[in-house]
Amino acid sequence: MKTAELFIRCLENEGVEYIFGIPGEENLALMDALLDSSIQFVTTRHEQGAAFMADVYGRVTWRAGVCLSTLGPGATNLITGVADANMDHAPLVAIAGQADTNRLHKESHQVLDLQNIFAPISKYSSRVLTPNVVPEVIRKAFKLAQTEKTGACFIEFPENLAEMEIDSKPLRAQQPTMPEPADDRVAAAAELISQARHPIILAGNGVIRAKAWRQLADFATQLNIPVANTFMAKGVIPFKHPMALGSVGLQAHDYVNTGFDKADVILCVGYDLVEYHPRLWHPTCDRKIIHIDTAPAEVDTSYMVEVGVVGDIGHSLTQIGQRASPQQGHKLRPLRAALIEDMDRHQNDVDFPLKPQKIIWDLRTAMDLEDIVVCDVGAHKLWMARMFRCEHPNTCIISNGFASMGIAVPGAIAARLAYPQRRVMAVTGDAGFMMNSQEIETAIRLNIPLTVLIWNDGAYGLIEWKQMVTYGRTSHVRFNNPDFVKYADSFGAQGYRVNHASELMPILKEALSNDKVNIIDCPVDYTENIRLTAKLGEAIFQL
Ligand SMILES: Cc1ncc(C[n+]2csc(CCOP(=O)(O)OP(=O)(O)O)c2C)c(N)n1
Repeated sequence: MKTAELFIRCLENEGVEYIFGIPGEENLALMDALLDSSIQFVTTRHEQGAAFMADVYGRVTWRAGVCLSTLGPGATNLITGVADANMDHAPLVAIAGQADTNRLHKESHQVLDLQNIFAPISKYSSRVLTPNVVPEVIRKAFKLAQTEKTGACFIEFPENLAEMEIDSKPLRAQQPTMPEPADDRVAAAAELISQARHPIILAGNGVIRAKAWRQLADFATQLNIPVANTFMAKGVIPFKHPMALGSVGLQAHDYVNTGFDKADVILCVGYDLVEYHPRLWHPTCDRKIIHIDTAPAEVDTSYMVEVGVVGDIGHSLTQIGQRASPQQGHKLRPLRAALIEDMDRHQNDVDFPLKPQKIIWDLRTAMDLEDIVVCDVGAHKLWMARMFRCEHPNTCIISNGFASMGIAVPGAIAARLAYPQRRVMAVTGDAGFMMNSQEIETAIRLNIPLTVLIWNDGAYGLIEWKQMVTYGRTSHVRFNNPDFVKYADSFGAQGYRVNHASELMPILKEALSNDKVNIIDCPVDYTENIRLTAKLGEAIFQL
């Protein structure tokens, strides 16, 4: 068979269902081989959309999402989505065609050294230089992408190799299991917890990646320790759980608002520093940190670990839970009550444009708890992270490591492909929407129902917020938008405009039940941002 066919057999062998991408001249043989494959190719309208689709597909399925481009400009267009997956630890394999190996050593049309370009934004970046290594390269890429800490891998595939004949077969797909935590570390962590007076748990996205949320909830219940979660770990503990404190990461003062200032021992479980910098929740650098994760902790002045428990997160929690003695009382309960009061206060608002809190109230009420929100990046994300209640993990996807705008629309397409029985909503700012709105055509063409909720403020809202807080004036953040209802119509999507606060809820309900691609233009009043800053103190955004 041709090496391109072997390449596709290897992808099938890894269980790949979808490849997101754009055909090009240097991946002709792969595209042709796909015609005889069980893998569905999702033709996108921009390689960045393809990479974000693979990124979110990886987050919600725990299996590497796959994206494909041609060489040069196609491959550079993949970069943002690949970097996003890598920094947020989403399993992803990116593949790019490459020119004939006879012209890689010199200046040549569209040729870039892709292996080197992708090396700093991936766990493994490889160029296929001989046909018989294809099974190894693909197995290695998937193995590394899907092994903690999961992330992105890149394969460059020259066009002349794709056409060569080869007699070979895929390697058996196998994944390593996580090691058990060391007994003495478990004992040391249990002792520290037993002696603690005010312990608190900070749960990160690693708990979701490890599928250890049940062990986390059991651990918190059994030891009576409250749990705050990062943005990327929303739903890791059900919001209704009495130990849940909600999401942290909005700003420095979250550390007071969620009780980190009162804690003497902080248990970080499946937490990565990119999710919420430790200097924001541990400015005093004087608390005892227990690091429970699949890998040793990153070195940081604000994150010096007292006890590190490295291994399978679920097993670590269970074993520590069996040995530690429970805390008495729940001193942070008033904090939780204050947050709930904050969330509930705006449910009957009639103000127009709508307040962020009102939009979130209506959204949470209209959506089922298993439905999926993919959130973009901006002021809307900070509000969603803080106030959108989640009862299940991976029901509100947030990019908060790389924090790239433009993820929501392509991400929603991938989430719906992965879970056709669940309803999917892209929550986005007007700027982020326009970065990848061309993928609406992809959703329409492939008949993938989803709803896009645009928070329309005619500005780069988060940046305007930060400029106002920092300098008291704004610089070059305002723009004009197209008529989003007409824009939706031009794609064949259903467009809605919210003209009154009371209209949002019925529009959301209709959109969520009509099995179409919907775009909702919802004007938002971001003067609430400044009020929030005033209420919570000095703003230190992470974006
Ligand atoms: C690709 C990318 N470019 C720039 C930024 C910096 N940035 C973060 S939020 C933001 C503004 C987002 O505006 P919008 O999408 O309208 O959302 P809003 O803040 O108004 O809710 C910008 C420019 C980024 N995170 N990602």
